[in-house]
Amino acid sequence: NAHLDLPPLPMDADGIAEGFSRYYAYTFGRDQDCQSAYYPYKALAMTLRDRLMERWNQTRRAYDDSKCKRTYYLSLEFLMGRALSNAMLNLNLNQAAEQGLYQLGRVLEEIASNEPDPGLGNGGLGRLAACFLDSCATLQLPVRGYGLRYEYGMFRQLIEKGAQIEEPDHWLRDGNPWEQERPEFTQRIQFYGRTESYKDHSGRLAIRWVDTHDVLAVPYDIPVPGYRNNTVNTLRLWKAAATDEFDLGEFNAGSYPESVAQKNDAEHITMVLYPNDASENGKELRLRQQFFLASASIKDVLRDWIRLHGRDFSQFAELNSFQLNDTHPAVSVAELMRQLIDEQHLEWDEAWAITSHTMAYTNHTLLPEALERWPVRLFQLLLPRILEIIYEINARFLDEVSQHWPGDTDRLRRMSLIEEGDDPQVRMAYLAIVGSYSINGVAALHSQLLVEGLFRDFHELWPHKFNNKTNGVTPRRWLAQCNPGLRGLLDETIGSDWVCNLDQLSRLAPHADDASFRERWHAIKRENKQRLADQVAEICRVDLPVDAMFDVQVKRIHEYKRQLLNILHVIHLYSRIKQGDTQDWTPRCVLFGGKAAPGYVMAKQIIKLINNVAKVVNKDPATEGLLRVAFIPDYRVSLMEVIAPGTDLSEQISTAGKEASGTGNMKFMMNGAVTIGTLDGANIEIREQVGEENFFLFGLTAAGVESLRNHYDPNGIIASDPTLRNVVTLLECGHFNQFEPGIFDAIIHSIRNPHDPWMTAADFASYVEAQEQAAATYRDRERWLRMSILNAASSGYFSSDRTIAEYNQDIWHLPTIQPSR
Ligand code: DL6
Repeated sequence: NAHLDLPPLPMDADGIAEGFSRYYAYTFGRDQDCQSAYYPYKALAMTLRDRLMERWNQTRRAYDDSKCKRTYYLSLEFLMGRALSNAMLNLNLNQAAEQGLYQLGRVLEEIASNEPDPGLGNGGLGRLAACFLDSCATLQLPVRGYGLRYEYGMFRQLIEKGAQIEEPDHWLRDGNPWEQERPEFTQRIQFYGRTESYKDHSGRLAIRWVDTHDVLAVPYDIPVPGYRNNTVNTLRLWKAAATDEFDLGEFNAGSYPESVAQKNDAEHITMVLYPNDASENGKELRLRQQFFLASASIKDVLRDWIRLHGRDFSQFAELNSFQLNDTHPAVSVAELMRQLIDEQHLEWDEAWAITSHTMAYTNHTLLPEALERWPVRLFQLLLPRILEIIYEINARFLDEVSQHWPGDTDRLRRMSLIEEGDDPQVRMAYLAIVGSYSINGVAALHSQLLVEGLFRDFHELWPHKFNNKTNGVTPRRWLAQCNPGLRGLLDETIGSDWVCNLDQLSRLAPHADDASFRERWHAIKRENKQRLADQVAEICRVDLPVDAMFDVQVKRIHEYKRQLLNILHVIHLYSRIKQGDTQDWTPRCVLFGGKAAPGYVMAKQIIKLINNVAKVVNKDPATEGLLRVAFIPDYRVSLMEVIAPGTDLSEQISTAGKEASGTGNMKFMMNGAVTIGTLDGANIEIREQVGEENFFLFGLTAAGVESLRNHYDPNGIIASDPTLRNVVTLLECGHFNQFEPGIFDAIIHSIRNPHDPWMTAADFASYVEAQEQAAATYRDRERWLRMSILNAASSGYFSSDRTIAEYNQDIWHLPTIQPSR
């Protein structure tokens, strides 16, 4: 292999400058007259990618040579965020790049800001997948991500007249310098058709799936660098492409254009990401995406297996595992069975032993409306062979259930993979559970509620399969990269080991008592708040006084996350200002951000309400210096990188028992924000880590919410609480929609509705009280700074390195592999 003898690429400023100049001039043919800001970005990206490429190949070889166990993280979403600064940080090239570009008269930060933000995910679930890949590479674990290369990612959100407008995000328009197409690993994926039995070469009766409409899956690899360790793992994204075979019937009938047009249909599979994060999509195209990912990825893994180990599958389960990121890739259970039986000619029992010891499933939601079910008739049409396999899995599974609980027909009905009814449905979560050896929730409370509620029957049958893995976030992106000021102070105070061993942050705690340290902490926070205020001024045209408390809620807009509760509190503050009740006032800037699913009417109305309230508050001279409200449009990863370091108060206010974990809560904590929150998801563990005195707690517990459910009386609560009554009255009299009568009626109705699942009125008084405590504490600057420092100091547990180490210890059992140089 001649290329092995190439000398390593230079990692100094001159080397970067030279690489940049070559790409800029020779590959892209640009010179100093070029006006486009894109080419400097692309030239720098390619220069860095070359340096990743060396390490990428070495990592691949090291994995192959070791023939070790591997894990595949299957996810319909990977919300990676920008790659350039991450690559620089992980390769330790920040300084060299800055200097090299400076020599060329260019500014690194400006160049980096031209990178589009790849939005291949909706929110928490997709971003978690990205943090996990970062940790796997940093821990040198042989883990590969598999996902889809959507042509259009998450929509761009514009705000017009206070309302959300969606615009398509064609992020690939100018190409993606980080990806590497690998056409040699293209796979062929089957859809539609029918099944037939036949005798195979040994005379055994077998089944094949025929007359299918096939689609090609072409892989594009994205490098995932570990932190300064020479490991570069892979995220493989599949793009759908048409085969070159046309429908001969139509072709011969003279319908050439029609038969060529069918190509489009195939290529639509990876055209767009579905923008719903908490409700099922129910569309045929979505099921096609799911099967496309499952089938292509499993074929790819089996091809690799055969290349390294031949056609003996006896050790396959020992050396491979698939982690299913929610139920979206759950059809993989049946597809692995199909490939093992129909294509590799294994017997059912052997194939099932492999599958059920290879698949592991992570659940990310307790909302019943997010639990995926697919109509049997759709499976029958689109994936007839897969449906047969699901039926067979179900028959054998129900046998096991009836042996365990003889005569319990109700339980059989409840646990069946098929929900009976006029339009029978396949329950994807149950398929995932039956086919997996491990099932986990994403925070302690969530995992507990899963086994007590949604998955209770299954837990009774197989308690050993269930476990918890509390989420985490990568400290590389969410501290080292996004908060350079704080990184400097941390390095100076406790050394730099914290980047890969976040528990080290606990060594900060004693410094909370040191006044000069607190002063430096404050100066860094203030600088970060200024950076955030500059962005808000530019985007929203709202000026924020930086010494005010920055009170932030950014996340998907959903009723259960209760942005409504937050804006009701803002209305209360506004009303106090108008009544002259401003003694001992803590100035506040309340910032919101987040996207609503395009079809989620209520969420869109909440965005409109926030914007209308912001408009009234901000233009009222009485609020000057006391209160500002802004909705930051198009919330995304790169914005969070500015928002988290500049936040004082982190709003984590979901109805208890509804937020599986949350991960934004962890990013804020790491950057020294104090949380105001309910006992929900990972908030509980955040409070345990930091101590109750450093957390503003309010609201019902999950058990409290459930026990109130049947006698909840919001109208009684409103009538007896003058503060809430006043806020609701302001809403009802149209104070925030003077020229848009009736637009908030549905919101008002939801607050007053005794069946309001989110119980906004129930938690209002306790929320206001916690907010008053937060405000009073903020006025005591030294006390607040102490809390801020202690929050960051206690955030070590929420590193995704800890989470991934637990996945590895309990579920994957992978060795660490060092690529040799
Ligand atoms: O586990 C990652 C993330 C959690 O932190 C959030 O609490 C949860 O809402 C989110 N779930 C989703 C939607 N999932 N489904 N299906 O994004 O997962």
